Amino acid sequence: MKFEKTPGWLDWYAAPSRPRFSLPSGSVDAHCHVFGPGAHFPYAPERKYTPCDASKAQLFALRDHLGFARNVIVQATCHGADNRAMADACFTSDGNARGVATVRRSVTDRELEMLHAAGVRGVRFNFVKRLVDFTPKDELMEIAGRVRLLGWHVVIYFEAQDLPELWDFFTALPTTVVVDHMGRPDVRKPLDGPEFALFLRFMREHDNVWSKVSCPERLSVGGPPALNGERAAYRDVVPFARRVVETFPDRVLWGTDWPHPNLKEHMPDDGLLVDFIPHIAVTAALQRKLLVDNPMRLYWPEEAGVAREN
Ligand code: 0GY
Repeated sequence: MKFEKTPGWLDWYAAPSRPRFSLPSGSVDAHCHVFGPGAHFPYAPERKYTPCDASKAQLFALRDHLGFARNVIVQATCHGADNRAMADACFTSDGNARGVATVRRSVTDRELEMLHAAGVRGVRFNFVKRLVDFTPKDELMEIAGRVRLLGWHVVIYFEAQDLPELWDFFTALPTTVVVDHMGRPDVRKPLDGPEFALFLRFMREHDNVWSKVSCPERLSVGGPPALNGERAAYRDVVPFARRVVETFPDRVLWGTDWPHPNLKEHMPDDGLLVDFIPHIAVTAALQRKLLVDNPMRLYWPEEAGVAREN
């Protein structure tokens, strides 16, 4: 099947630079996607955008180029609840990729077991209105209860202004809960202002809540790298991410977000994104937790030598 990209769609950066920051051995890119290819894994009829293809082979080549050892592949909304592209990538990764799926209430226990066998360890609940249609909270809570029995966690994606309304639902979830991109703070607002304080309170009062300190390119209002100077991009996001890393060093993850869906103005150089890491995790100990210890504990607990947390 042939798919036409959404008008204005930016393709991923074809020739990323090699990072100057040398990733610790065993680092995990804990937030990335595969798109199709549409000819093999058609995009979902209910999708809100049609991306360019971004295959598992291209993802694994990027992993090697940047110096990562492993990936966590998060189901993208353009594939709806059809997890085949993501599950295939995990299943064929030689154990080097885990996945986060999207499922509906109708998913069978057998399907969940097959996803587990492929490498899936979580489900994603998306509350970003431009990306998904509404799903009733009782359906999501039922799914959370079922996947908890498999030792999976729940990934939540929402925007900062929606946290008050979603608070009761999020704090009732019975699993480890991983927030995408720090709950998308508005970095024009003060670091110590009420909006980000609520997010920090969410993490402080609930020790099952983790955060990805990812997507500076999505959160930054400082403009593309060329305006900020070579390799000094996205600095307006640094104080927010650094605060989360230093306050909750054992509950943070980092990912490239390749192939960067829905960016309208510029497509980041993934090598430059890796060079952002030492600005938000400023010691070798923090870098190791962020990139190795934490993702291993959540996605490869059998290798990290720890008991499941759910
Ligand atoms: C991200 C962010 C976005 C998209 C998706 O699944 C998706 O379509 O997550 C976005 O548009 O903000 O994490 O990839």
